Amino acid sequence: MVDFTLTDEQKALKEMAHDFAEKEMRPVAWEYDVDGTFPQDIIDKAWEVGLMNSHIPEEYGGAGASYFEGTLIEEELAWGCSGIQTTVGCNGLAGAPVLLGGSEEIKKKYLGMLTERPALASFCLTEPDAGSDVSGMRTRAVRKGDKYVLNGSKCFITNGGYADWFTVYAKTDPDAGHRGISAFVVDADLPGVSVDKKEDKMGQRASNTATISFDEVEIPAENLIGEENKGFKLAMMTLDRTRPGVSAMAVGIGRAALEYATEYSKERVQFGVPIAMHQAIQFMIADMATKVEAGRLLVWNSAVLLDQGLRNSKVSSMAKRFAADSAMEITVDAVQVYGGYGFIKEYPVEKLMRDAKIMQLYEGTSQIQRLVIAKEVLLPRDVGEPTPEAEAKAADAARDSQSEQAAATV
Ligand code: COS
Repeated sequence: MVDFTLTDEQKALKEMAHDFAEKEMRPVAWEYDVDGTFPQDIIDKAWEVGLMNSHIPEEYGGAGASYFEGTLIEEELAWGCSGIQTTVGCNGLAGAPVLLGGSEEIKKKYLGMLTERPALASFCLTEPDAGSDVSGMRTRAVRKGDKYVLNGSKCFITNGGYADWFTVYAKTDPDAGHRGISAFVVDADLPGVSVDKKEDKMGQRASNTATISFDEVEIPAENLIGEENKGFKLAMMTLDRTRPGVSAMAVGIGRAALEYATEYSKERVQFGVPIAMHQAIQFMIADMATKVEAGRLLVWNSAVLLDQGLRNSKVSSMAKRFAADSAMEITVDAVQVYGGYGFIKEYPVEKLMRDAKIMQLYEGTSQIQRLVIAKEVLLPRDVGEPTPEAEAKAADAARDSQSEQAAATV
């Protein structure tokens, strides 16, 4: 049986996240948007109540929440303010490659740092000349003895100006295309690391977005994440795991816009009746509501597949594509429902429309999601195959059972 009912714990988690969004985020969201204020006070509070780093396993000090539970939190907090939530949730993106491929020492040190205090980490993949085309990156890491020397520049880095450490992707074999990229953990205070500039953005203005440069930065060799030259796959696997959460944020933006538009349509009177009585408005509201529901179902499916230990690339990209495009469409329609007032900053939907745009761009554009979906449909290898984590778990279980049998025989 397919059951969409949340457990009591999941309901409590969702309510807690909603309360936080309503009391801590909404009241300052518009002010922080105007000033582009970095929401350090909200980060501190979110960390305190356990809404940050929920994905980090308990052994490294996190809550060990499932991917599905993560989407419940992300939708609610983005309903509060997606700009602030981009900042609050960013550790999930930076931490995912460490969780997937990092050594035990790296996990303890760097994931531990995030759970011991409200520290931040950033994911450094994109470069000025390499956005969608990941393998076109130019940042170089050259092994010299027990260090790698890093040179290059990464742009559009969320929390870049405030991070304590970065996961950085760099070419270790420049002639090998996507098979010549490696991933590293880089401390932000190393000599040669500099934060160049904070971007002045259209939307999600409370989140910090910066360019980070690396000039002859010496990284200890043990900060390599996983194997050398396996960084491209690590990046793709990371995005499979983070896109459910970012898609849930898009659902949260769409839901907020739908709620504002619905309320307004009941109050605004034209031609002698509230505009909600006009079929033109009803059809818009109906389409907006359908997109929110359909988006959430895709998001939940993409997360539950991962929780079941199954590959989710196709559904994850479907969720991101659909929820992001829907957030844009819903917010545009919400402005339409408000009419001329929707265009005025004093009304809430103007910000939501600006905030929604980035959902179609970051963590892979809607066009990149279509590429991934098409590839998975044309060359199916996806749903039903176990994830590497599930394979590792099964191998551990088999090893344990063999040792138990051997012990019993002795
Ligand atoms: N999980 C594991 N491995 C994957 C994978 C996944 N989800 N997706 C691809 N791979 C592997 C492939 O199996 C292939 O492996 P081999 O080297 O063994 O052949 C390799 O990675 C290359 O895959 P592919 O040929 O599909 O790569 P392409 O260059 O055709 O496409 C796209 C890559 C365009 C999909 C990729 O560059 C991408 O996702 N770009 C967008 C990046 C992005 O989202 N940026 C946003 C910034 S991050 S906030």
